[in-house]
Amino acid sequence: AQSSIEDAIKFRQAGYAFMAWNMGKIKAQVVDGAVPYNKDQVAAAANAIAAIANSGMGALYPAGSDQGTGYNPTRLKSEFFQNMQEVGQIATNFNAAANELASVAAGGDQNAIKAAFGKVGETCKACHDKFRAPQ
Ligand code: ASC
Repeated sequence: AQSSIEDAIKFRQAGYAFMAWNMGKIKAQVVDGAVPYNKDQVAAAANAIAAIANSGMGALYPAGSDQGTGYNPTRLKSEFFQNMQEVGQIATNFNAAANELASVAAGGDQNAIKAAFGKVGETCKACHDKFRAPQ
């Protein structure tokens, strides 16, 4: 049986992986133009990201969850737990940006989607730069 810490690491990584897949679809259609823009697909991707962002992932960061097992590694830095106010601000910014992306994706204005997508990415990066260990 897995520990609750291992479960938390597994579920949060699943959430980030699924968001990354959806970010990639928006990037391909709206930023890179590698795939033709499809309003419904982009809106669905943005809604999926917002749903995960709004799902209360903070519960997946129990104390000690910076220490994965070899089977279930994590790149979370221990500094995360010493900077909870900053973590909370980044999470709030991420949620707001994800909700804004979903809102503009529903409207279909590709320039607005591109800008909102960029803001989501900035909030992803803010947490990576501070609290994710390098590969
Ligand atoms: C993505 C993705 C991330 C973020 C980050 C933004 O699409 O998978 O981790 O955006 O690259 O800087």
